Parts: sequence; C-alpha cells; structure tokens
Amino acid sequence: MTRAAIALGSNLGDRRRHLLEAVESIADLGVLVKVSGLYETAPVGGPEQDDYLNAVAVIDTTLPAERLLLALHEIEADHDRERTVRWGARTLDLDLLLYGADRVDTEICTVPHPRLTERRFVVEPLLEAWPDARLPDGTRVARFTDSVGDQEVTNLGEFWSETGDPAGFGGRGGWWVVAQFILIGVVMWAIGLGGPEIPGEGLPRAVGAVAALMGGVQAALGILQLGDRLTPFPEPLDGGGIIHGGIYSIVRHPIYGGIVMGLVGLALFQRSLLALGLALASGVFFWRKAAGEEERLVRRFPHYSDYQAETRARLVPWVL
Ligand code: A4P
Ligand code: MG
Repeated sequence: MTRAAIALGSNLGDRRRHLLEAVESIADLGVLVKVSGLYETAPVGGPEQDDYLNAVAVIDTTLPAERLLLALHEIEADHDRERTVRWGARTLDLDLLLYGADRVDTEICTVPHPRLTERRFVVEPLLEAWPDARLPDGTRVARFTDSVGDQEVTNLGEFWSETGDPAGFGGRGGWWVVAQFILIGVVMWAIGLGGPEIPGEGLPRAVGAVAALMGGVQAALGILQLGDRLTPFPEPLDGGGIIHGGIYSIVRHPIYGGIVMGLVGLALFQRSLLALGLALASGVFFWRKAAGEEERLVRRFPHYSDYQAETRARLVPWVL
C-alpha cells in the first residue's frame, strides 16, 4: 500500500456536489485515510473565472501512480470535465500531488505535482489532511506555508457533514442493517439445527465456550458504553461524538466483533459445521460493513481517522 494525496478542485456547476461525489469515487481506488475540509479559493492563473472550491483527499492504494492518475482522469470524465483552455474553469480537476516518497516522471504523469508547493489552495488542505506530508527529498510540505501566505484562501471548515450523504433508508446503510439481523438469525437457526458435526469432542466445545463468553462480554461492554447513543446506523446521533475510551480504545467495533466471536463460539460449542461456516461468513460480512461505515465516517468527521490510527484493531483485539 502506498499513501497518495489527491487535490480536488471545481469552479463550474454544483461545486460541492462534484467534490463530494469525487471523494466517493476516490474512496473506491483504495482505503480513504482522510479528507480535508473545504476551501474557497481565488483562481490562480488562466482566464478570468469564478472562485474555486478545493480540498485534498489522502488514500492508501495498491494502484501504481500512473494507473491511479488514469483512474482520476476517468472520474473527471464522469463529471463532464472538458479540457479547452489551460487553467480554465472546470467542473472537476483531480491532481495527483504525492505518491508515497516516490518521484514519477513519465509522459503522462509527474509526481510530486510540479506546482504543489507554489499554491496555498493545495498546501493548506494537504497539511490539514496529512500534516506530516513530505516531498521525496524529505522536505516537509509545511515549510512552504509562509511563501504562499499572500494567496487568497478561505477555510470553510468541515463540509462533508453539512452537505450530508444521500438521505433515505438505503443511503444511510439501512439494508446492511436488515441483512445483519437476517444473517444473525440464520446462524442461530443453523446452530439449533444439528446436522454434520465438527470432529472432536471436548476441544471444540471448550474453545467454543470460551469464545462465546468472550464475544458476549466484548459486545455487551460495547453496547453498555454507547448507552443511549446506540444507533443501528453508521453515524453518531446528533451531538454524539466518537467514543474513545474503555473497550473502544482497544477495538474500534466491539459490538460487531463480539457478535462474530460469539457466533463462532456457539457454533463450535454445538459442533455444527454448517453454523461454523455461516458464522465465519458473518465475520466477512461484518468486516465489510465496518469498512464501508468507516469510509463514510472519515468523510463526514475528519477526526475519525485520528481515532482509527490510535485504535488499530477493528473487530477483535489482538486478532483482527
Ligand atoms: N499530469 C501529469 N502529472 C500529473 C499529476 N501528478 N496530476 C498531466 C494531474 N495531472 C498530471 O492536466 C494536464 C496534464 O497534466 C494531463 O494530461 C495530465 O496527464 P489537466 O488536468 O488536463 O489540465 P490542468 O489541470 O488545467 O493543468 P495543470 O497544469 O494540471 O493545472 P494545475 O496546475 O492543476 O492548475 N486556482 C484555484 N484557486 N484552484 C484550483 O484548483 N487549478 C488550476 C489548475 C489553476 N488555478 C486554480 C486551480
Ligand atoms: Mg489537473
């Protein structure tokens, strides 16, 4: 995985919408690490044109730099980007600023972006999303804040939460919640069903009992700590911040992890092969669900990625 920084800019059409949708597409190219807030900026260079909205997204990706840039061009094309005048107005401009500590110089791709350090509309959001960003020679990008200080830039703050995500049941992840309860029901049903047995007598039952107990305790602690902030949807209730204490300082999704561990434990205890398979499948499901939710939380609450960095285990401490 390589950490890459991508600059986003728009000064035509529904600028916020272009940037918000672009971040969603960028998130599909790797793991979204952090998104800066939104900056309103006076145009630099080119013909007379309207002010820009700019932001920077940071992702971890396995795509090589050139492939990443081509993927960014495709996202621009999806937003009807037209290239007529150099530095002219555009619905969406995506520039690859940094690609790890790599230097790339090919016909289509130059990294670091040659004008990165000359522009406040790039330097400021970049440092917000990646405070320790460095050029390949080790120079900190933060060194350039003073030299671009005279350019006009207004920090509009965190904008993802203002713009909001697609509303409605599906947009808020409702179908994932429904699928989650159906899946838990199916595993429980299989546990009661009997059928082909896991070989061995005492060992699977003993391991299963311990896992079920630990899973139950982990999930219960997670639920207790959320208290009346508990919500089935992947976002805090109004005014509810990120919990970073107790079990949540060791594992980011104690409830999901506890459920999975508990189901696997019960399946082992009952020595049901079918239930064990389904319980493991529920592990994959919850893993994916947590990943999708985190992506959304990173977009809506920039500080979520700090929490992610501090609490690495996602579902089960020391295991996953
Ligand atoms: N290219 C090579 N390397 C890269 C890279 N690392 N990232 C090639 C992006 N593109 C790269 O880009 C021109 C060519 O650069 C492409 O063929 C690409 O393969 P483009 O997006 O077609 O054209 P452009 O964006 O108009 O040109 P350029 O030189 O990238 O412009 P800049 O420097 O990005 O400036 N003012 C404000 N306030 N906010 C802005 O966002 N943006 C620009 C564009 C000017 N003024 C602005 C803003
Ligand atoms: Mg460009």
